[in-house]
Amino acid sequence: MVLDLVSHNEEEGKIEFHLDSLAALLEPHKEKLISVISISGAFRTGKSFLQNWVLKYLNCGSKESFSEFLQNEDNAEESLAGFKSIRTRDPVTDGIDIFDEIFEFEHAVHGPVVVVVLDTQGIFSMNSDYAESVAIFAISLLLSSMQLYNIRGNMTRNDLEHLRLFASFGKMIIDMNPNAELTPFQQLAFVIRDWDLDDELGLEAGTSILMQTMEDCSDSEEGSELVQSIKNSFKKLICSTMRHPGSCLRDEDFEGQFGRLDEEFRTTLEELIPYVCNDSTDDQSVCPVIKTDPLGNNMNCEDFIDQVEMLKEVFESGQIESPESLYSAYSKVSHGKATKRAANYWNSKIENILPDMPESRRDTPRKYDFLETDEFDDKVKKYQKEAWNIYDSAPKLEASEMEEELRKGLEQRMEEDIENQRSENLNREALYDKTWQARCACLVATCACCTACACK
Ligand SMILES: Nc1nc2c(ncn2[C@@H]2O[C@H](COP(=O)(O)OP(=O)(O)O)[C@@H](O)[C@H]2O)c(=O)[nH]1
Ligand SMILES: [Mg+2]
Repeated sequence: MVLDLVSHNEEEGKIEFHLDSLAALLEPHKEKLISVISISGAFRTGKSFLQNWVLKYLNCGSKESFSEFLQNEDNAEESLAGFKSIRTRDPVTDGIDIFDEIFEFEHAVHGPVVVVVLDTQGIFSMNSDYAESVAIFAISLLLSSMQLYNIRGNMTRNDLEHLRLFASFGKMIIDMNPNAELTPFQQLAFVIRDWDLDDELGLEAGTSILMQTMEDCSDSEEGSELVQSIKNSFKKLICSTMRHPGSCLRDEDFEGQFGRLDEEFRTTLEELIPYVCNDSTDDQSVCPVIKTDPLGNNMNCEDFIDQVEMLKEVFESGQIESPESLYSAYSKVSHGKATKRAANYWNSKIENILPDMPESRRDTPRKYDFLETDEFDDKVKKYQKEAWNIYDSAPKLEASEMEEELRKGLEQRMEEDIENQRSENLNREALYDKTWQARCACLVATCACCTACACK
């Protein structure tokens, strides 16, 4: 089954997000790290078909099992399942879909990882809305740790042009954070389908075409800047060439049975899919690449939902095409996380700064139920210092104006908490003094009385 992440609202004539289905899907896995494999590209170019091979691999669980599956002739007539991929001129995928099954992997270093697979509608084609294409591409790319970009026939500089938004956004992240050595985006794999211009197939051939296209594009200052920013912004850029799958696509009963695919297509499929589903940057792992934020921190499912929410807001404000707005939204998230961490520490300390006092002593506190002013002030100072340390050392995207505002907010909250606790402390002390005086008076009176009696 497939769930909507983004779909068209026909009545209002715009696309909209569905966060509930994503949140429900990820709810049992909130704390686990996440990996997201998505695909973009032109209409009717076999995107959903390719994603179904990704699903097949994830079901097999490893490169070896996937290979075994493809080598075993008993499976040759098995239908391929997953996203809808049929032979028709009309678009089939609407917006962005999520496959409703989560795949669980164990990363050798980072532990449990859940893998989510997305599929998107066609973009940047003759009759597609340009702004909508930019939005769908941006959402797909910014949400994925591995992005496939499907092209038919040949790669041109136009395909690189579509990366302009990310090149600008990526450059902005790098330029604004010069001390952080960031590579903001993760893996991008171009897939040139129906390649027929020579007999060089697969990842090596495709990647050299990609390098060549980049070189051709660098012949002007503007093109060269674009290429440089693309190279600097992605951790990994690769490309694969694939043949047309064969005449089987025209069979009435074709449902992806691999035994019917042309040999050359199968060979490249057997190379590409395990590559896409394995983080080859870490040779210990047998797990798809983990999603990180632009600062390079691994993201768990909860962080991912926050990021989708943030993109939804940017999209709804009509600003998704603006690198500045994207930057501001991302830095807000990173500052928000730093503030939350500092606030969590602060709350846990300030709420417990006064000694535990049972309800029964509420009106008659003892000396050990409150702190001397010096002790109170020292503790507050220590906690404040540590909270600011946590805030300052948390990785954040540079944003000085926002930082000033957030700092003020946190400072104000701290002051309010300190005042509340101080007045509770003083209350206890005052009550203690009062009841102490009363007790003394009573004692004196008793003594006086006894003395008087003794005198008699
Ligand atoms: N020409 C071509 N067609 C393909 C390829 N892979 C799948 N198809 C067929 O193209 C049609 C559309 O596939 P689909 O996966 O729905 O494409 P999408 O619209 O890009 O998601 C189906 O009939 C597929 O069988 C390919 O590599 N080349
Ligand atoms: Mg599709």
